[in-house]
Amino acid sequence: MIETRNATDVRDIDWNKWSADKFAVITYIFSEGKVLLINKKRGLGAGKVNAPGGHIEKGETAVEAAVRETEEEVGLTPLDPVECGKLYFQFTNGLKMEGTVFKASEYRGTEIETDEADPFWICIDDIPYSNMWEDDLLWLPHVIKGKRISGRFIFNEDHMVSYELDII
Ligand code: 8DG
Repeated sequence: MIETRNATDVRDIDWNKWSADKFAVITYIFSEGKVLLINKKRGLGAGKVNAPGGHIEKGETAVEAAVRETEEEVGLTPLDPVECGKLYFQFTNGLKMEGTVFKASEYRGTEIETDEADPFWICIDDIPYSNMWEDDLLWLPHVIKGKRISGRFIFNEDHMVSYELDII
């Protein structure tokens, strides 16, 4: 077994012993064949297209964070968020992040641009994967089809070095 920080292949990591030091959520709202995405304006992944999300705060559950971050970033309240997967990211700079993916089909409010995000609705067939985190193309289509996913990734900055994905 080689040290996690130096791993270049997900199979080099003992994921049973791995634990994240940062916990984040990502929330996809689907409505009438479209999904709400954002142009992320700041933070990790700035300049990319993503879904609303951010870090889970102390004392908060993942689903509470999913609702709060969506409200803060785009002004919409997801009403029926359902967890549909986990993403485990080992970055080569040492960061270990766990992302919980949520989807919702009911929401309240009208989307607004904020300091963090510029939201837009797009048909699920036109999702701009080439402007998104590299791994999204691997698992988001399965989430859209109603599957659960569990993915393990090594990233060097925003370049995906290695991955394993379970589709459940
Ligand atoms: P916060 O600090 O205000 O809590 O939130 P933030 O400023 O939005 O935090 P952030 O560190 O900028 O959040 C990173 C967001 O990006 C978080 O929602 C998780 C998400 N994210 C990654 N990697 C990937 C990825 O590979 N795919 C997708 N779809 N999202 C990702 O960090």
